[in-house]
Amino acid sequence: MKKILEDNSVIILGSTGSVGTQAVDVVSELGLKVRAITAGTNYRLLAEQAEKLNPEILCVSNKEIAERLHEENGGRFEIIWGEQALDNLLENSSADVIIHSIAGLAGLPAAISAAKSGARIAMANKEAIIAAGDIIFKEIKQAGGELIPVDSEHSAIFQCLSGCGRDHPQTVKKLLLTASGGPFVGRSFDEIKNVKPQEALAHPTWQMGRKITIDSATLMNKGFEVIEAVRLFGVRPDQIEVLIHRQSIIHSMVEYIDNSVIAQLAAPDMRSCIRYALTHPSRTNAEYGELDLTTLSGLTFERPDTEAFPLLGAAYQAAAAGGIMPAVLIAADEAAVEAYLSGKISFGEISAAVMKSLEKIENSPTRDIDELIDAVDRAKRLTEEIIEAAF
Ligand code: MN3
Repeated sequence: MKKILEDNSVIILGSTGSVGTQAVDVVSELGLKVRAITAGTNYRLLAEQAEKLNPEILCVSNKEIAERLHEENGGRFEIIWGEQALDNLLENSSADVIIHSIAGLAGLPAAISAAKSGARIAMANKEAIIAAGDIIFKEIKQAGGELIPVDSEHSAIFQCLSGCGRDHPQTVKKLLLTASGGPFVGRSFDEIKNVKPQEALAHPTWQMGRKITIDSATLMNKGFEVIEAVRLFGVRPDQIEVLIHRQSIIHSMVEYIDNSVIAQLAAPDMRSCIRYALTHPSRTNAEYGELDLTTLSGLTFERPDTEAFPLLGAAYQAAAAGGIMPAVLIAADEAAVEAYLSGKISFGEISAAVMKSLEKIENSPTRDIDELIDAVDRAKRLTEEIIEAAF
């Protein structure tokens, strides 16, 4: 276990995104030294963040953006661009912590490079874990690094496993994964099949990016988190129970074989999860997120409706199938959500398109990252074809 100290250096991947901007806040609150921050194309915000964090290096996706960034901040920082440069930076960097907050499957190559660096990875990218968890953990082990989850549920489980569950995994009976349920919880499939993107984008408790907000509305996100938990904590899919918990105060729980249940509670604020991933096993003073339990009228728990939200069931199937299927599920969902947001298909057709893709693709083991990326590309194309043909 590594101790994170003030003079430790940090790289923030995807610093201009939804989790990334919050990571920037936490890193500056903790006063950590910043080695590099990276973004895709949002060079203006990246330049602003550089003023605040004073990093050694800035990385963007291509040369044109790099030139604009150079103009924006007057050449005061070293600027690099492209996937190759990012991989080099990660693999050879002496950074102590890499906060991985690039969204989606696009973050897969960076996750592999971060794993090879031997740093602590504060992992906010669930797609890489789901698609390539076994490859990533092999690299981490080889390089002597570690991974601390940032996703709120997995951060909660990680904390609930402290003390007993991590050292004695055989004492863990179940992981109870909580879900806010999204904006459509309690409604039937027929009631929600035609909802418009603006309704689906209004999430009751969490402020997140567009893709993950739609995934929360379909419960696909919770399905992904089931697979993420399987990968992170080495449990079987049937040991994970999803509970709808509308208040989003209990972020998840661990049930042990003696039927004792340990829960982690906190105000829903990603900064707390990022902070814990940086300071674990210690804790630090936070100026926000204090929980006043007397203001809560109650904590409720319900079983999810898998008929209204069929993608949750699809995730359990993909988790049980293993191989490339979890990656295929993510790719198919990315294509279907994109089609929904651009008005090509209805809300109800997201799950139909994803499930049709899963049926049509033959499973195979994940041997290396190139095969995996190939499977992802095929699944994306197939889903796009299914959408063009059927909807
Ligand atoms: Mn989550």
